[in-house]
Amino acid sequence: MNQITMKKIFVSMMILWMLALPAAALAQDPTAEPTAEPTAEMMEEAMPTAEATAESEDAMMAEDTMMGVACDEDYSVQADDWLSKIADKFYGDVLAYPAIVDATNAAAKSGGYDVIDNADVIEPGWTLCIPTAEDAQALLSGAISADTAMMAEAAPTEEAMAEGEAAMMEGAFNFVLVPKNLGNPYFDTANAGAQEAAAELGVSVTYQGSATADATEQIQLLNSLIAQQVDGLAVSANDSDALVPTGADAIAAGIPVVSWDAEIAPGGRTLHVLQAVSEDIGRGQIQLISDLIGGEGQIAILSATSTAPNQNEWIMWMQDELTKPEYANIELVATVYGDDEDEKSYNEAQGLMKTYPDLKGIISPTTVGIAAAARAVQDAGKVGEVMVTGLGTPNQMRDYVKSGAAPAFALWNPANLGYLAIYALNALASGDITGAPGDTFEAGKLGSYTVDDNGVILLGPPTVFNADNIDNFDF
Ligand code: RAM
Repeated sequence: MNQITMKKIFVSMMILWMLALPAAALAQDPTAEPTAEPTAEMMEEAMPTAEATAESEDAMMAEDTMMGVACDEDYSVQADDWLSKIADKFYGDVLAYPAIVDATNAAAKSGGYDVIDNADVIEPGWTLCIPTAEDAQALLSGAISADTAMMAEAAPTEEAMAEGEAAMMEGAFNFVLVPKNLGNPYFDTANAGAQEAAAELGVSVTYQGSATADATEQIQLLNSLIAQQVDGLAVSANDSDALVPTGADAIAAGIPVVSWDAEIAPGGRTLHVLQAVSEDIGRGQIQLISDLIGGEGQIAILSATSTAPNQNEWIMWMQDELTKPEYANIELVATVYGDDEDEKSYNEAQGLMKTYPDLKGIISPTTVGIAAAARAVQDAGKVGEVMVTGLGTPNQMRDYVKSGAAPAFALWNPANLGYLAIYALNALASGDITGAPGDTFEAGKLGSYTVDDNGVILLGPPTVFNADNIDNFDF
């Protein structure tokens, strides 16, 4: 049995062990559903050989001798804490939390600290070991052995071994849903759909991302998830090409990668789950703004980040649509980027209105941008003068539809997108499909889907929301 398989067994053990713990008060993903208890037959089927067990003990003893991280400070977990927030507090880096996990688990061996079985789950009152920034860096870089404490602390009791064995049963996968950034209601809704799929499939899905929509941070996170040997990654990409090498690494390590919402280019993902035909989304945005401004005047686009694959493709189709004769009197004067941050988007919208006093419309094909732009128009007292449209969530846009700042906009159902991404990932991880064109799989309540020639699965057409229908939607 090789090293990777060994790790896999212990990661699986830890997942099941963690699930057996009492309901945790706090998690990065508060909506995560626990996996169903395995049956006795399933556990028996997944039983590792005596050889595997002996090898695993050796491996753990070897790891055990590599410990020795000093705690620079003790930290008592507060009610609204999660690990990446604590890592941010001590190291100014949300992705440094594995160092705290490792140090705490190592320290727990001598008592006085709590054991972190799952980095998503910590409870108020727990004592954590905070290493110096230098030690944290050494742990993260592997100089001190990144997995040391986790592996040692997982020293199996018979009960834990049985749970670990059970974790190897088919279906008990540990998937990770990675948004472009955290704190965006669009992605939170996608996560709710992903959790629904997880509960139906009996798998676990954790929701992990960085605070900003940044490709470098996303790559760091993905590398750490690959090192943890998770069973599958579902990623909304901050950069289509930059993520290819990382996605390819995951695939080479046997971890299927599904991009969803924003695509990783072929080569870096096994499948892409597309929300709606990009050409239709892009052309539809121009049709919406044209209707709102009576077919003439200056318009601007307020996008997400300049590298966002989905927004860039939609913008390309918007520009193409604008070349049609019926839009001859519409002039696109600027494209600006709010980076899917509310304040930056608001400031950019204000800047557009200042720079272009005759501006008639703003298209913001991002749920963060459109809400910020509508608010900026309202605050500037320009409702009716500058029309906003784009892609938004009904709950964020309801007031602006009613005030007239953004009378109509579009979107698909993000919950269904997250749900479909997890069904696709599960079909890949369980070997039901390989991701080849023509592969077909069932996605629960959404029915059957087929992989197209480009390795893409299409969710369906978007909905246009306006004053007539917006109250029928709640997301
Ligand atoms: C934002 C994100 C996301 C996009 C939606 C429309 O939430 O940029 O990727 O699909 O807007």
